[in-house]
Amino acid sequence: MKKFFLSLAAIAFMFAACEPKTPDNPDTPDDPDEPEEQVDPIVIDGEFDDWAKLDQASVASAKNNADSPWTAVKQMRVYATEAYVYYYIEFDSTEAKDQLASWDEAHPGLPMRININIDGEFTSGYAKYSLDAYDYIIEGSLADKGQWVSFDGTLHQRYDGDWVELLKEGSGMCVGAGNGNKYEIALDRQVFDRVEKKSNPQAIGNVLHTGLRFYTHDWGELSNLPNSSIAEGNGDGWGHLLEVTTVK
Ligand SMILES: [Ca+2]
Ligand SMILES: [Ca+2]
Repeated sequence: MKKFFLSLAAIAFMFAACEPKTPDNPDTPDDPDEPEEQVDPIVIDGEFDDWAKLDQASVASAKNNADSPWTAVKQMRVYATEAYVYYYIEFDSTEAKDQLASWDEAHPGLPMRININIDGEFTSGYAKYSLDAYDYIIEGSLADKGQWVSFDGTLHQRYDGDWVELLKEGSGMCVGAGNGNKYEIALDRQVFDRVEKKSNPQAIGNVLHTGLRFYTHDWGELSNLPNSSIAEGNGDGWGHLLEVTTVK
């Protein structure tokens, strides 16, 4: 019986030792040698209240221009930290349902491209589907057989007049989650930056430029953001890429 009581005491001691460090628990002060814990401001979970909590002055956003040829996607927002570039995408509710439902066996996905200009200059790269040139695309799918799935696309660089594949789909550079008519993505900058590029710079800059292109399940043009009103010489309503400054 004595042994039994001793065991209980030992267990009680272990529980006490494992108590979390909280302000209500002053006996376990923070260890000054521990690195400061980084808290990600956006969690990729298909819940979007975290976006409302950001300092909105640091969120770059674009709404669909009503005079553009596009209607399927209502807005995009981008927020960049030193660790991640986050994307928020909001579809028109009816379009989201229709696009998710319209897959077939040959085309079970819902393709999307992230376009990125990493170096702040627009003199090189690819300009066809934006008013600015971009250096990289990440091409992947938001959905599979009618359900939102995690976007983790293929990375291509525009180099010497061609798209060169640098990283295969599913390499862990991006993670995404959708819910209803909304979708969020985190692009891991470390993964992007350490991929060997065809030219310098190798890393995403403090200021980056980005846009999105959307397709139907069988690769029809569905929308793009940012977009603009149709004008002479811009019949497709292409817009300028969003400028995003990294929050430090
Ligand atoms: Ca979230
Ligand atoms: Ca560039």
